[in-house]
Amino acid sequence: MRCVGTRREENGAGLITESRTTNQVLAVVAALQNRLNASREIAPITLPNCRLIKGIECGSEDIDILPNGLAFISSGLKYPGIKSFAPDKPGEIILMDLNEDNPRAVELRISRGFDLASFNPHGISTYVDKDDTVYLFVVNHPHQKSTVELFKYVEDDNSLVHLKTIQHDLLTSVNDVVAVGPDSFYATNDHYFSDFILMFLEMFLGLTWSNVVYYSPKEVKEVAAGFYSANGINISPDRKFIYIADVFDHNVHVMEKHANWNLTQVKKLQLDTLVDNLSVDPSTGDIWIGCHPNGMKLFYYDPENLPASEVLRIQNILSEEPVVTRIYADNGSVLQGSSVASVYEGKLLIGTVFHRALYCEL
Ligand SMILES: *[C@@H]1O[C@H](CO)[C@@H](O)[C@H](O)[C@H]1NC(C)=O
Ligand SMILES: CC(=O)N[C@H]1CO[C@H](CO)[C@@H](O)[C@@H]1O
Repeated sequence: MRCVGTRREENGAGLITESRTTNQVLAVVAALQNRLNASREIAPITLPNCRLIKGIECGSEDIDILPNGLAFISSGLKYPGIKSFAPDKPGEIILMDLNEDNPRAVELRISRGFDLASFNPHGISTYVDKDDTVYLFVVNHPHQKSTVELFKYVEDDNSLVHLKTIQHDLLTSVNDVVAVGPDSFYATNDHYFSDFILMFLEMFLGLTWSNVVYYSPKEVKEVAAGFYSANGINISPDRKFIYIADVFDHNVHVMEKHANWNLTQVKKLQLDTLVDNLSVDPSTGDIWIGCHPNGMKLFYYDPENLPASEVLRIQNILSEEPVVTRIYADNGSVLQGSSVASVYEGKLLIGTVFHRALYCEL
């Protein structure tokens, strides 16, 4: 792309063009600042019984809790343009048993034959099969690529057995997955481009080229498109609806799932924050979201001006008047850059992109 706005032509017409392109650039920048919610500051909301989780220092991008209270946490994501406190350490999957009085974070062992050195986990999703086998789907970015890794969780020795690596031309820049079978899932591509410079341009220009893809061994297809940046994805307890968070459009899309796995939009709920990962309370159907109140602070990390955290709960999203409640908010002094919030029987886990994780009793 030509460097607009700095090119000086010798004639008068050129100067007019220049000021017009300058205005266009300013308009693009203003739109970008809106998408990043760059001016938003937040008032804190504290919860009485919270503590930081020991052993999670470098992010907990995604959390998925099984119906029996075992929480899987992906940690250690390294992503172009996003801060990391542990640039040289491979990522890991952490397990917490929320039934314990004082749940501890334990790193899961991963079976041999899987390249641990380049493990860079992002979104995760679990699937419990009819025979009670627990499958864990993990979005991975080894060497800046996108793959989905399928593991089997073996409870007896707290380990993950790697079953296969899924790669596909339609899975270009995967952020999150939601499993819908033992080897099928929906995935969000947060960008169209996977090259960092083009990805940045895509965000800068506000292109809506991000999409959602359905994957099964037999069929792979795009099922929704037109997002600024589709991030978190999850499914309603009755498995009829798929929820998709568009982080730069500040909204949650409710999509109906059809027998052929296609999705059609039912509604869109607008919020004033950058919505990252969505989790669904299996008992109530409430949606819990880890949000970035101000994306500018997240993308341009400044220790003097920390990225904040915010957790929202949405009740009755299908009704005429869904209820949105701010459950937790912090200016970054405790928790920076919350990306996910997940509940299990009165316990709340809040994860972050590159910082720590918080455990609260509600
Ligand atoms: C952040 O919030 C804490 C308490 O909630 C407060 O003590 C601190 O001054 C705030 N920091 C900034 C930079 O506003
Ligand atoms: C906490 C939580 O549930 N996070 C969700 C993030 O996205 C993945 C994939 O959709 C879900 O499985 C997780 O549940």
